Amino acid sequence: MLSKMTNILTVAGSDPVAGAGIQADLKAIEALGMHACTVITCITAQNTKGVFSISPVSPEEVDRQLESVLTDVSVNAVKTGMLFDAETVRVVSNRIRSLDVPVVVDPVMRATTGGSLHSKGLADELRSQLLPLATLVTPNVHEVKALTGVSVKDPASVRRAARSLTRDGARAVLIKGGHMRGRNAIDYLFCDGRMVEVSTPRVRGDVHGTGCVLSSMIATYLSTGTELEQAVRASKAATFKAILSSERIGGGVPCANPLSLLRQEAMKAGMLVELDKAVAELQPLMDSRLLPEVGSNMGYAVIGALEPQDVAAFTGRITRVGDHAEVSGCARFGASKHVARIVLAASAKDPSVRCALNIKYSARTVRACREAGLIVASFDRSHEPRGASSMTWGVTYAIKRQGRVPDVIFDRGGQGKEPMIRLLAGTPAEVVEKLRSIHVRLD
Ligand code: PXL
Repeated sequence: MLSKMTNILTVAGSDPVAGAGIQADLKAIEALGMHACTVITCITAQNTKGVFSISPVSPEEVDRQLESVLTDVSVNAVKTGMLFDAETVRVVSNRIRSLDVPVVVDPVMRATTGGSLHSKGLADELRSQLLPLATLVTPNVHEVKALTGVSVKDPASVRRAARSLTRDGARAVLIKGGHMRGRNAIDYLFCDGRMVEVSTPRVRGDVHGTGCVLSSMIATYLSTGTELEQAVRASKAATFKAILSSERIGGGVPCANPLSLLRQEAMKAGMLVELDKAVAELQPLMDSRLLPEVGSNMGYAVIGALEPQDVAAFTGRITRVGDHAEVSGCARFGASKHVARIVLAASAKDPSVRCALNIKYSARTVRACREAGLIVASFDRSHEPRGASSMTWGVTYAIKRQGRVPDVIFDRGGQGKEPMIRLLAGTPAEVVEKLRSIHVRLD
């Protein structure tokens, strides 16, 4: 029996390299498991280096596309992207006014590559016609300036701009800070008179299509009744994964890759198998010199991991049983917060580092690490600030001191804390390789 589909309508422009625009919307919505209906407002001729021309679809034809979708399909949310001109804004507003579904307005005005994507009069029409229908409007700092005249640079100006947009009728505002400075990419969400920050680590350089992916994902979450703040947080985290998986489709800016979310879901089962295989290989190596009193665990994170749920580990630990090491439990995502924090702190600095294993500390083993050519860093628990998560703080501190993510991070312990060495690498197999290179030097 076929089930009823959840449908998200995107009204946006075409990008022929399919990194941004309606093609990115389609991929983002489908990556979250929903169906996308795609009403095209204009055909752009562009690539990853620039925008060369724009042919608007006539407002009559946009209207006919909308009519054909809306008279047939039950739409659960709407996202608007590049509308290009005032007349198209009017046509789109008139069609969605009678729909009682969430509407996410991405007020697209400029491509990542720098080209203009709107004609004169768009900003005024967006404000007067479309914002009153918007559940959420998602401008970046350039679009905020074009819509409100406010140059956002600090929390006070962010508030001022958001107030201006809610006065136009938008129920909520998400001001995207991707173009602002700072270690994290912070977006500011205004909703019900409250401002909250939604943050992910900053990725260096521009990525084509991120705004399209984010707004499409928010509309998709809202389509099933997810509360707004939760929808924004989940979409921002998913967009971060799409950015980390971005691809060099052409010679210019890389393109966000929302379908990587599906690939990652498909990869998860294989990652558990990789962990099982690695632990079988390291069991004979984990003798009394390498197995800590508290036992070992191995953590393995998906690409773009942000929370312990994104990291697989063993539900039990690798411990000593008689004269050999044994793993209890099985590999599962979210199994260990402790080892997850090590991996998450490392991959936040270098996304290619996704696996960690803790082993017993001894000065002899640290020397063996150095003899094996591994890069070794350390932290001292006595410097740990109060209230910090030890692993997040310690690993981040050691990385900062080293200037890069090392192969090995150790500490000499503290009150009630066993000293420990952590091995870091891209995959479980690479961690085993490093362990082997240490093990042979202990004899
Ligand atoms: O990301 C904004 C955007 C929207 N729509 C189209 C685009 C772009 C950015 O390049 O090309 C068609």
